[in-house]
Amino acid sequence: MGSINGSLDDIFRKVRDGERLSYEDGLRLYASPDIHTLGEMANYVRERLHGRKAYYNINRHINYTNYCVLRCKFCSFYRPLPKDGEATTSLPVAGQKPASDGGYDLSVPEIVEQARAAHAAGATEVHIVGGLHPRRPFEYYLDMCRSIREACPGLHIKAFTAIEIVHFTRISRPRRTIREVLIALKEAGLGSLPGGGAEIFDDRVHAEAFRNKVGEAGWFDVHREAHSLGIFSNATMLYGHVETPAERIGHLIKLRDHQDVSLRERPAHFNCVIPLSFIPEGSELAHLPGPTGLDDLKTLAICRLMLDNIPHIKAFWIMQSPKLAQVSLDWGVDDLDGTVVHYDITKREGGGTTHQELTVDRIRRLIRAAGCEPVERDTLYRPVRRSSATTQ
Ligand code: V47
Repeated sequence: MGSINGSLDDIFRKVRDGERLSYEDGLRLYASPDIHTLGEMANYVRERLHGRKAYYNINRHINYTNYCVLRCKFCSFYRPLPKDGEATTSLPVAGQKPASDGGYDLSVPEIVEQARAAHAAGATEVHIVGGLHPRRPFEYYLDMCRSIREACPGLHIKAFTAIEIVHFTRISRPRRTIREVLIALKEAGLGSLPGGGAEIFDDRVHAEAFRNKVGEAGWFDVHREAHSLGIFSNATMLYGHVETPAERIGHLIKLRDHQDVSLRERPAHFNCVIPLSFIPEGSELAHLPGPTGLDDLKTLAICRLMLDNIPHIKAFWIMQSPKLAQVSLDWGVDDLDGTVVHYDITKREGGGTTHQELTVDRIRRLIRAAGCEPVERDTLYRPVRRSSATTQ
């Protein structure tokens, strides 16, 4: 136990000795007002793993539809598909007229066009996720992967959260298992799975904020199968809504336990954890204040300290903001995601539009000004070598 005055000395000793932190340690880290020691400990671990390297990638996020059968309270992205079949396909980009209900549903050629533009601009990855569309058949998703692979060989396709994968098992005809869906997608060109849809692994929070969504068991089933098929993946934690610090720590320990088994028994594992700072605007939980900057920093640092078996902690600048993401490079974070370009799930950085982009120059400047060395990586964290620094 720590000393009576709440000192974190005993936890710092464990951190220095490379000893795993317990659930109680995690709770004490959240409760402690000593944010400087917390940051110092997280930075100690970050530097032990990565020195002063800070990773980013040149990527493009593609959100293929916002029509969704779910109504998660924290989500401002989804639109219900009109019953009368009036839904229109439209691109969610400047200059294009959206459907009257704000919904859109991209065709495969439209998606390929975005991937092609990204590839031509130097992207090494497309990150593709969307709502659970009630009518699109599984073949649409296979066609999407195949067509991107054909048009842009070498471009890594990181696509579909665990929730989408479970949806595909339900819509495929004949119905496929999670494993069969993943095998088919991998054959079509899928490279890895993003970490979305995890939210908070806790029954109370699940019932309150995203009741009809696939829960913890389904999310882990997908990542277990992916890892056993050699498909690497990421994991997220959506924090700052209806959950408590104890529920966050519970979530992290479940991820850590899963990773222990994947590292021991499977050919792939989680590469990275992305703590997602809840953005209330436009959601059913808009009355909540959302996390403060210090809550963001504490959570990023605690993720670094609790997740001793997961190599990378990413601050997704779209959610923590570029400035705070930069500061977090001293608080356990070693990755800032990437150039992104368009992002539709939350729109704070785009001033209400989907255009949310950091150029390579800006990312590298943020990293350098934080006293770190910028390293362009690919999806699997291999350094990307270019003849000259790519600018956009
Ligand atoms: O699954 C939804 C979350 C996720 C809100 O794997 C919200 O490298 C905040 O998973 N406020 C999608 N978050 C984003 C995601 C992600 C992002 C960057 C990199 C990676 C990766 C994964 O965003 C959703 C959901 O958990 N989300 N609504 C909101 N209002």
